[in-house]
Amino acid sequence: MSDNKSDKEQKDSPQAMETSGLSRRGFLGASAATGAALVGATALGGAVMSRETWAAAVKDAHANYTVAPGELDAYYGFWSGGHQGEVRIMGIPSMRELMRIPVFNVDSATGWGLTDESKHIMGESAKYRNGDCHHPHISMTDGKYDGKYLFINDKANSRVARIRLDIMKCDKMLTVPNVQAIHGLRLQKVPYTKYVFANAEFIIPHPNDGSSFDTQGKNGFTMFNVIDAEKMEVAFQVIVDGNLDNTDADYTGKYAAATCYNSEKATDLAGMLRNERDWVVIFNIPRIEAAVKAGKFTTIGDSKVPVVDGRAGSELTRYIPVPKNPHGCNTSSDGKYFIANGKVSPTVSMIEIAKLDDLFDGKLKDPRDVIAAEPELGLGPLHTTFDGRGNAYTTLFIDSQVAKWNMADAVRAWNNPDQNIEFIKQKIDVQYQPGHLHASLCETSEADGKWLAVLCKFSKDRFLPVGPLHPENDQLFDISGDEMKLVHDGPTFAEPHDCIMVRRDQIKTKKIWDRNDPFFGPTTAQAKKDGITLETDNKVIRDGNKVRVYMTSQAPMYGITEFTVKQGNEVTVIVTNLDNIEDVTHGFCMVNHGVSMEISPMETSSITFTADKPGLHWYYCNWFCHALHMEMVGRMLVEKA
Ligand code: K7E
Ligand code: CUA
Ligand code: CA
Repeated sequence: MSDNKSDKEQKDSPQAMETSGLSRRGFLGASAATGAALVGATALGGAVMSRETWAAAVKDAHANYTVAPGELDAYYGFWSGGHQGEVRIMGIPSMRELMRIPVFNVDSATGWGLTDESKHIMGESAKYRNGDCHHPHISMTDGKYDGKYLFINDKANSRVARIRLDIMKCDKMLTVPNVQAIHGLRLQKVPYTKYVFANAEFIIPHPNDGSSFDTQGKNGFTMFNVIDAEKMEVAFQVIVDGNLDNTDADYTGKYAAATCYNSEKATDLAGMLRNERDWVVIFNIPRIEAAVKAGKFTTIGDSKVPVVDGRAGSELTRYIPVPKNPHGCNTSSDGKYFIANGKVSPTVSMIEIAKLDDLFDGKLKDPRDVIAAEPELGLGPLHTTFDGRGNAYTTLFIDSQVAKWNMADAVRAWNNPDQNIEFIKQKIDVQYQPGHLHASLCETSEADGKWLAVLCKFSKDRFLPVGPLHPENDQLFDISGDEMKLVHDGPTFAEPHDCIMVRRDQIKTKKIWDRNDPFFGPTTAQAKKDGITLETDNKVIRDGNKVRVYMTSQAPMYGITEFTVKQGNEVTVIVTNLDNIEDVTHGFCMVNHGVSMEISPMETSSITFTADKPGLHWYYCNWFCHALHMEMVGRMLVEKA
């Protein structure tokens, strides 16, 4: 992986001229001696567009893309929060951050990870305080966003979570059994999102109980996980050869594909780079369903999940060799191709989905016969997106660029190598080292080619310095014309691997909670057992060592302003917010107890803690709700045991 173009070639390339001499040399592409020297000389290396020139160009662009104060954005963006563990809601094109949805993290403001409701949803895994989410994806019907759910993976603790988009809260969380590190995640597009496809990345021994640490042999494997999207249970698991990186599904509902960078089953870097080609695994979903239905499966350990064997030779899968350590896996929005992004190879591999039936039926003998083209795009291709007009856009990590290329031209060029057909339409510099990129609606049949978000892993010198830890840099491009135009860049905190954009009319949110919402269903059920009507009662229930304090809230008052418990009591405070008014959220914070939560209009929230300190303890409302918000307080009196 080296950028071995000479400086002359760099300056004379059409791309370099298009961008007025801004260096296209990435600072990580420094294996060339010149590259290393330039990195030492300036942050950017090479000829640098002055900050003033750059700022003038951006100012010009901004005039056309500003969302004025009070105006609403045209698209919602959902951004992964990476190892920060949350999902962020953005407005596009303003790139304003509208809200955060805590998922795999603990959130001080809303009480996610602290409240009884959130712990109930997180289940056993609530004990983990960290997460690492990468791939947010919205459920679909007939290949179009239906606005119902957003799903996201947690690589750190092998989980998949679901967010309800009517309330923008996580409502289900699943730990996938028998695997380590859920990474790639995509959804069935057609006929609807019945399944969530989730790749487990790392190869582990089975059983993984310390009896063997061998990952090379037959009992060392990882699995492709198919999750029932409605029940949020694993429907079945498929054993594969090698490991699994990213995945996507087709527009027929029949096939899913996944990239593998470790066909070597190696445990070290050199080993993982040994083969010139790794592969894409194609999963035949109807065949796998039929095998499970026919009882042709096993189970692992205590898990009841059906496990089928999809290793080489199986009728359930096909392995298509592609170069080398491929990363992103993207279905073109016209439904024609699975595209595997070469990463260590400068190419992407276009797999023709229409030929997969023949491959599975044995009519094609060589799995490489389904490769429609393998265009060379530049150094370090990671992910590809689509504008619905036949063009694809691929991030080039090492080149710090995005390549816009035409898919039909790439296929023609591949089939007519003598004709010198130009399929690359434009290359543009991005700052710096891009990972994912995403064009508006590109994962659906409605890809509209308006906006392109490019998520850069490094910001280096783009913003005021903030210490050794830098933010990432998200850049937004207008791609509606012939050329990509940068219209915005902005810092983001660790680390939006991936994002999606959806038209604002495709999302319908509630402004006030429904009193029957299942989000706080278990709390409502306990109240019923206690003979409590949540909307009216302010009452303390004593149940042995447990004390349940039911109170209402209405700005600027709690329904109970003083209650008494005994030292050592397990106290649950249940607050129901009777303010039936948009945006009047209350909080509940018990001082010196690590207790804090949100109660939005007509919501019930509860939190449980031990009253271990005798004495008087104030509680207060920590969401500003009223002119007399400071006065919205109460006291817990803890008597000595
Ligand atoms: Cu960072 Cu999709 Cu996890 Cu690529 S993944 S960059
Ligand atoms: Cu209620 Cu602040
Ligand atoms: Ca490899």
